[in-house]
Order: sequence, then C-alpha cells, then structure tokens
Amino acid sequence: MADSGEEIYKTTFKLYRNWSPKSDLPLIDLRYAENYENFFQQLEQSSDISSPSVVANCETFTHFKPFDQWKIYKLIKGLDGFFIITGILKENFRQDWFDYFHDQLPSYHEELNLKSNISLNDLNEKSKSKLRWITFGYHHDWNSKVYDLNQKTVRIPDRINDLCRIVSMFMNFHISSSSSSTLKPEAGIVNYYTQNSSLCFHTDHSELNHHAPLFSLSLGSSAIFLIGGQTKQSSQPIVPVLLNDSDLVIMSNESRLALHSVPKILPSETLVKNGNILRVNVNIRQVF
Ligand SMILES: O=C(O)CCC(=O)C(=O)O
Repeated sequence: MADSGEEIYKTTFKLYRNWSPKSDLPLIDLRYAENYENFFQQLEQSSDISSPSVVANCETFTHFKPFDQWKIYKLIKGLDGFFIITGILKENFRQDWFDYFHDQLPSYHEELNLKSNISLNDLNEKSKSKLRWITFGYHHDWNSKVYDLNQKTVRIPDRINDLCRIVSMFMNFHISSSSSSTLKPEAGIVNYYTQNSSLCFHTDHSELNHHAPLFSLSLGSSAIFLIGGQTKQSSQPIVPVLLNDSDLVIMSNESRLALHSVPKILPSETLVKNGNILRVNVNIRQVF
C-alpha cells in the first residue's frame, strides 16, 4: 500500500488535474494580493537597480520590461529559495518568444545540436503536432536522466544566454548569496504542452551542481504549477500557483530540489493559437 505522503501527492495532483474555474480548490494568482499574501511575499525593489538596457551584447534586451517594472515574489510557506518574477517580457514580444521556441528553434537543430522526441529533419505541421520536448546544451538521457558529460558539441541558444544574464543580474540585487542567484546555462529542456498535457511530480537532480539556481520561463497559456517538499514524506505544504505568460520561476537553495508538477493547462486568453501547442516552458539548468 502507498504511504500517506505518496497518497497526498497523488491525490493533490489528481484534484488539480480536474481543476475548473468553478471548483473551490485554492489556486494562488500572483496578480491579486489578497490571493497570495499567506504564501508569497512581494519583495521591495532596490531603488538603485539598473535596467537591462545596460547589459552589453544582449540582442534581445529590448524584449524585457525595464527592471523597475519587474515584480518578484518569494515563497514564504514552503522551501527556501523559490521565487516567481511575473511577466518579464514586454507584451509586444511575448508572441515572438512563443513563436521562436515553437517555430524557429526546431529548424536550427543542426547548428544548435538539438535533440527531440521527434525527428527535427523535414518538420511539417503533422509532425510538429507531436513535438513534446527539445533539449539543448548538454543532453540528458530522457529515461535514465543521466547527462552525457563527454558530449563534444554544446550549444546554448542566444536568447537563453540573454535571459540568464539579465535574470541573474536582477537576482543579484535581491538575494545576498550570489552563488545561488547566478545561473550559467549549460543544459535545457523546452517542454511543449497541449490542452491535455500534464507533467507529474518530479525533482530535477541530474545536474552535478545543485547550488546554482534553475530558471523556468512560461510562455503562452497559463498553467497550474504545484510545488512541494524535497520528498513526498516532507511536512512542507504543496503550494498551487498559476503561472502566466512570461512568468519566470527561480528554484534556488532548498527549493532547487523540490518536487514540482504541472497538472493542468488552462485555455489561452490572449495568445494566437499555434497548432495544438498552447504552452511552451523553457527550463534552464547549470550542470557543473
Ligand atoms: O512546465 C513547467 O512549468 C515545468 C517544467 C519542469 O518541471 C521540467 O522541465 O522539469
């Protein structure tokens, strides 16, 4: 028989998989203070923080909102080091980022040495509807989750480098220990979600470095994200939070190894529908 920890995680996942706007299940929406204040604290902006426009060599820096418009929330009921920065991209670049990861990235598979669940040669609409993931940088074996550390060609898309530089710079102002706020992108997964997709509870532990944070960018339709403890037996609560278009999750310190899942994708309100893929998640890790 499954122990009670297993049971709680399984039941919570199932409940949120069946979430509907009419259900009375709690769901934290960071756009409304009364909705989050028991679980998240909005951090004060540092007044001397400079805007991303000072970041040299970042081609896409103009896609990001100025730093003084970023809103950063820290989880206060749960593991330490879990942050969400909401809506980091300007409204008029959000579709562009979705399209980049959905349409353009797959076509750079040779230059960027990408791997995917489908063949990225001769992609057409039919084969693209089966796209579920692409990995870049160091690839891990999808089943064993072990990285091939002898890999010869390790390429990181420019947008990922830009994103990590800009977010790391912002985080250095907000949390004191720079080792847990700076991410050197060495590996990543682009997850493609359809209306019915979900991702079960798991931890991301294959990287050799667990001190560097993990960054996770949501694009497109909103999703319910559940974050719990490091093990299913932990006494930490499972916190349900809505991730919206261009929200950035940071898992650092204790939360770097937290169990998390995506039980449900909500229909898009704003994004132009792009085939059957409603949501794209870009998950970036430092391996060494
Ligand atoms: O889609 C998400 O927001 C999370 C993805 C994730 O947890 C992963 O790729 O490990």
